[in-house]
Amino acid sequence: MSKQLILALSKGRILDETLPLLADAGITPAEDLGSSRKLLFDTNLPDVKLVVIRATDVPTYVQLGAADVGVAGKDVLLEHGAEGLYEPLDLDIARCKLMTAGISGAAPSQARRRVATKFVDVARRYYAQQGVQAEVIKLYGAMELAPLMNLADEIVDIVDTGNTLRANGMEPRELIASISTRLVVNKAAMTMKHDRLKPLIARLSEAVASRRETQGA
Ligand code: PRT
Ligand code: MG
Repeated sequence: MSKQLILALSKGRILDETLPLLADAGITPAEDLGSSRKLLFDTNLPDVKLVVIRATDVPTYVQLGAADVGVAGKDVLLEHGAEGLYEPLDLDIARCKLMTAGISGAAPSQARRRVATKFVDVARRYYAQQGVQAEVIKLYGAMELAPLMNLADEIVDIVDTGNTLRANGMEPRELIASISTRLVVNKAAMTMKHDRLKPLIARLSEAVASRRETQGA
């Protein structure tokens, strides 16, 4: 196994918060990630490369060893299953909640519930645990629209401020999981590249801790 380290980063909102943490840990991209159409980037360190990919693809890259390390939301990891991945560090960024939500004021139906979500596995597990019969409908976006259009009784989605729900006449119901962004590591790499990974995880961990201090959290 080569001693090169490949980091898989989630593009989108997590990326902007990931880069300052990586910089604190001594890793900066060799070029501006935003203004490039490239997907594979060199860094200031000759043996560290970055790939910037769909958040939902990050666990797959790391699980199969195409990347050694990944940065992904806990929501994505829960849905993926993340088997064969270590999760050594909570990066404490992009905090939000995975919740059920429904039309404001409407009582959750006691009969079989139709649930629209992109978190199909998480939703199935959650409703089964609650003993609620659910028909889970896979959507790829705009979950908030589903109850309004009578496609579903309830949704399972990410909630931060709750503004998106409110703007669509909906309200949060139950908390499924508190979410933040996690560092994940391929299990084989953790052993084979331990001397490279250990200091990286330590420096990221320090960066997270010092940020918590300055934010007074
Ligand atoms: O675009 P793509 O389908 O690839 O994925 P995406 O749009 O879900 O990715 P992106 O870039 O939005 O980042 C998603 C990741 O950021 C998630 O996996 C979470 O771990 C994290 N995160 C943190 C959030 C939010 N906060 C968030 N508020 N992801 C999504 N939202 C959305 C939510 O889906 C809803 O539409 O924001 C809306 C709710 O926000 P409030 O403030 O109105 O409640
Ligand atoms: Mg998006």
